[in-house]
Amino acid sequence: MDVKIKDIKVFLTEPDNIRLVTVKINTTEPELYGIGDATFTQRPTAVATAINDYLKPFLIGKNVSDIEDIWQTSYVSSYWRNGPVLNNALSGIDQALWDIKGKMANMPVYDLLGGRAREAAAVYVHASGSNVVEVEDQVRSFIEKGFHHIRVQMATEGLTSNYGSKKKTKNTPDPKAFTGPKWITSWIPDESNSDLIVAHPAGIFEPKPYLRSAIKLFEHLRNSVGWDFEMLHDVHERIPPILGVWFAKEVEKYQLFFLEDLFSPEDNQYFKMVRNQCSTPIAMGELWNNPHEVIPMIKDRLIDFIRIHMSQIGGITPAKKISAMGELFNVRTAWHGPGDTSPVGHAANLNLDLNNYNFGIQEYAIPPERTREMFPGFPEVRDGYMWSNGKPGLGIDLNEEMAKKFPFKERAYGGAWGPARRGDGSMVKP
Ligand code: GCO
Ligand code: MG
Repeated sequence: MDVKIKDIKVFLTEPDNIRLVTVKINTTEPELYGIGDATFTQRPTAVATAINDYLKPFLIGKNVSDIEDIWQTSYVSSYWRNGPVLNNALSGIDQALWDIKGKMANMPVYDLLGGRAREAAAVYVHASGSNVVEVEDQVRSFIEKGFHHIRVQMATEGLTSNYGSKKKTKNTPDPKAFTGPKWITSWIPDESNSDLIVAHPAGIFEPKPYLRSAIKLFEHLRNSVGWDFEMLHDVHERIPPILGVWFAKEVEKYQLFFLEDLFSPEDNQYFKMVRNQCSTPIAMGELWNNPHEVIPMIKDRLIDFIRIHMSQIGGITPAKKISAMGELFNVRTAWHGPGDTSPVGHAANLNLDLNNYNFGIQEYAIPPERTREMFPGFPEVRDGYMWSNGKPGLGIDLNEEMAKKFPFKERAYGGAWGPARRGDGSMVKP
């Protein structure tokens, strides 16, 4: 059937305080359309411009079936490439075309890729708190709900990706609270003083207190909750690399499922040191956009889990190639799946999770009700697993009318990544 791209629309919407970017491709076949995730929550309108001003005029009239050719020609259509904005724009197109192909074949995308290697995808959820007891309570509550993989974080600064949003949380740094250099050492929350503020209200982050508090958290959880749940932790970069090497060795005894983002992407070469010194499972990848960041990590087996944010790498087409390379080197997938992966992105993650033999785990940021309502078909999660609804394509849709009711809100600082600072005032690099 000769079906062509008739129109491309970008929906910028914020149902629950996180800015999402969704692409919709309408075709020359009435009622046949596809949707894709292009969410880069810190630069969403730049992604929309890349689509509306460049990819849309380039793609209108092309045959929807030729996903590979469309991906390759779009990828080089800017000549300079491999950046987060253009990759996210390309992902929205790519995922929408896979959605269309599945609808035309009357198959879910995982069947187009070769069918299922498993019934459902094990997920991990996020437990956090401002002291060890709060985190323990959340872990216990998730276990009662049937989850068995749980990421544990103490309220550390620098994880605030929603900087400047009106929705202030106790972790949203307030730069006005920064009152000059401070030497922070008393940062080890303990049961006796659970009201201790874990981090300075100005978003002060100091590596050593953070590392000590994380080790105290793991010790507490293994002693209180035990060993029957899989514990994950996200360092989120921010520490001097050699401390990451020390930390990975220090926590080996807690048998983490994985330790994530030990280093900033600029410090990838430090992973060699970790590999030579300990067996703590290593995860990295959400910040990678460029094949040159990914390939050495897989071919030298420097990581155990590839954490790529699928729209950040350009969509399903490149992600399936990366997961295939990972299988050859026994590196498993753990696609990035926080709140700023849209439900369409979660559906795309799931389709590869079901097909990839080397699936590791799927991150699952539990969507608030409004987000779930705006994207009908959000995959069901029960007993710690995410299940496909088996519908053709990605199996998810967008309620356009509802999306229009939740435009982006005003944000201070342009909705930038919130710069946590060291005690001396210097910026902490994620
Ligand atoms: C994760 C990530 C997120 C990022 C956020 C950035 O492991 O889920 O680290 O928490 O900080 O996606 O916008
Ligand atoms: Mg992370």
